[in-house]
Amino acid sequence: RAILAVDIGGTKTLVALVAASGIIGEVTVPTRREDGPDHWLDAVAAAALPWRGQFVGVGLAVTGFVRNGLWSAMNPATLGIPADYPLIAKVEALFGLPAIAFNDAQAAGWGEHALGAGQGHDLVFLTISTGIGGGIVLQGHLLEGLAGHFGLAVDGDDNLFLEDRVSGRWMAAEARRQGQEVDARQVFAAAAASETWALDIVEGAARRVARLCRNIQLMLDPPRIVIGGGIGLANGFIERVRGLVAPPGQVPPVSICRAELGVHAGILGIADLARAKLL
Ligand code: BMX
Repeated sequence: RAILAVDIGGTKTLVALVAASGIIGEVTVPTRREDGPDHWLDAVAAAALPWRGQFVGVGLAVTGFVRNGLWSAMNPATLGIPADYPLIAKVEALFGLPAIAFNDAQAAGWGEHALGAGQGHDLVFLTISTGIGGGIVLQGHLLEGLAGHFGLAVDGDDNLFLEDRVSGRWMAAEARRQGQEVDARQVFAAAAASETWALDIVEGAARRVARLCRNIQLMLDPPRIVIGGGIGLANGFIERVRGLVAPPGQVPPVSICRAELGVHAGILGIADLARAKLL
């Protein structure tokens, strides 16, 4: 009665066999951006070969927009997916089993709600990684479709997507503009060593995330905002955000906490959703 749970992100794909008791096995393969969805799914099927016959359904948590079983990119810079790719039909044909699909951050948000930092309460989940994804659980219900696509929010008059001013991709590009050939991890290391150019980049990203959290509080008033993702969980980032998030007036700032399930949030969330919908 296990589920094959798959998390296709902008840089890597995680394939796991997940039972009600938890993760039985997992393997990570790179998402080769230039290959396209048919190849990404072939790589999933190849990774899942050792578990054939052990799972009764497939759950997919994918970066991008999912609606009525069709998959599209919102920001091709995060991953280029052709419009209305028939994800569910392709996966059900590939495995001969029923499948469900959600946006990756929505699935991860459900995972944190059901098994992680949410402790069964409502929450808004933010993952700051290749892009900025979000999952919203209100009155115990996970919002689907476009809900949570905070990375695509416009962050100023220049109409740039918020995630194109915060994500790991932006940090590396910003560092390059200052003559530093480094990736986001190295920007955080330089910031930890009090290098001004790096502190400015990290502080700028934290300011924009704090502004997003304040807006989320005023729009949805969630009991807590749970932050995950490689950038979100980088050392000192959440602490910086907490210091910048105070809303106007006497309103206490929204509680901001660290995601607990790490890279497993998406597969644990989608497996729980698949069990509820398919079994
Ligand atoms: C983008 C968008 C979201 C996704 C988020 C985080 C695409 C391809 N993706 O905003 O659907 O949830 O990035 O993606 O438009 P991740 O790969 O960083 O988890």
